[in-house]
Amino acid sequence: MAQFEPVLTRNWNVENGHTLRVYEARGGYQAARKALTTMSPDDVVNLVKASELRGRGGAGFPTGLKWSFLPKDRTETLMCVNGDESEPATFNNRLLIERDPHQFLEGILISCFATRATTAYVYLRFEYIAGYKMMERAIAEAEAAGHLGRNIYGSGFDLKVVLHRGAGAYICGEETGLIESLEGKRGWPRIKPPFPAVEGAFRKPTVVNNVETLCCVPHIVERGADWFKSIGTPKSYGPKLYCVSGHVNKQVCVELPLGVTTRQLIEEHAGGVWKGRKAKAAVPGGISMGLLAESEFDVPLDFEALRPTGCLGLGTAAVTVLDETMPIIDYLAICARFFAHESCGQCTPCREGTNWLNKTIHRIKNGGGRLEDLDILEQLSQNMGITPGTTICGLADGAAWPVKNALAKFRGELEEYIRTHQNPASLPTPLQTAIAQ
Ligand code: L3W
Ligand code: SF4
Repeated sequence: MAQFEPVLTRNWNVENGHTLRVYEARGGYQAARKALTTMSPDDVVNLVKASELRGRGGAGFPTGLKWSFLPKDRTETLMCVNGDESEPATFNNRLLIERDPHQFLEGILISCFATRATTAYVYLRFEYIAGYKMMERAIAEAEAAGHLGRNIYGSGFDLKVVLHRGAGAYICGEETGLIESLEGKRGWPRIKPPFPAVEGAFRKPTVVNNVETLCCVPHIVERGADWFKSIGTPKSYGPKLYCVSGHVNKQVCVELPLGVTTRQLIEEHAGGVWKGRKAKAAVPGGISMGLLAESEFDVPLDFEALRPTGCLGLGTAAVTVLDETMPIIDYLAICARFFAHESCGQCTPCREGTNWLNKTIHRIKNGGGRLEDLDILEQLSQNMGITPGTTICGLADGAAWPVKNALAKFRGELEEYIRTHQNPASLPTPLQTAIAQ
């Protein structure tokens, strides 16, 4: 395979690479100029379709296909950029925004031209203060230079980019929760259909894309669909930013072809497992995706290959490594507390299920576990998320998946933990036992 040349991160280590002056000097906004002055919106949609670019935010949905769901007879289109990056251990969007805001803006510009959106709302995670300031500056620079605003490059196309900050809720990263929040309401996900492409923000046809997805678009316009498809694995094309964290020597965010393995990430990019230990497991792409056992570390991290391992998918490609000393119950306790806190509470299986998972897992961790609790966890995770259609959004699935994978891959360890960690003060009361039965 030819030597991989990073494109999404190519300006990260260039002095003042975040400024318009340096971005333009390195070829920036040439793809936008090409798209707006020599291509039609449909040409761009067809090019992105041909590249088979898939969404980088979690679901891996084909981007060009999503754009083509917009009604043909629409009179107005909105773009919402999902920068509410909140999946634990995920920080690729933050770095893309902070280190190369003009690449991001160029991606927004071309994608809005393609979909005929004249307003783009960039919904940024509240905690991304540096990214917010960087974007404010970049938007002002781009407006002053004519990359945003009215009649861009004399093409007749107008675009306004509006920054909107979230308030710290994970669920606002779900596209319809994001839209509700943008409209000034509580960030409660909506029932789909209608999908945002048909009825989204302010009831108008709306394109919702992730930051990294949009950052790929200028490179596809510049280099073509065949170039994009020459990178990666079948059905998972292009470059991808992988975050690696947890029990490794060096926490990194690295751009690689889609399909690198967990073992390659740990050994070639993250300096190996810390303290000279061995790895026990890893999260493949955000905690919602489940858990890989060490024996599965050679499976390609792409949109297709993870399914047979029982994991939900690639997710955000944020890999978290657990070393051999980390009890799986401790990992489950961290996940369960997170999801119980972040459930928006609209759907009973999610609201009650995340809470029940959290209480049961913490009781086991604190020495009050019984072997039959593992069967209860199994049934619970089956009912709350893994059975399709029981909840409005995917959070319940995400909460259930680490539990399902841990039971399938580490049941022996969990049983051993229950047998060897018994603390009478933590055992359930007779009333709790009766309710659970
Ligand atoms: C029109 C149809 N549009 C599907 C669109 C839909 C959405 C996209 C994918 O994400 C993932 C989860 C975790 N007409 C359509 C249609 N669409 N059918 O395609 O839809 P879907 O339902 O497959 O997924 P989703 O609900 O958008 C769920 C991930 O998100 N997640 C974590 C996210 C965290 C981050 C982060 O921190 N960066 O993203 C939590 O659930 O991977 O698989 O646009 O409208 N017939
Ligand atoms: Fe809210 Fe959970 Fe229902 Fe999603 S699944 S809408 S987070 S209660």
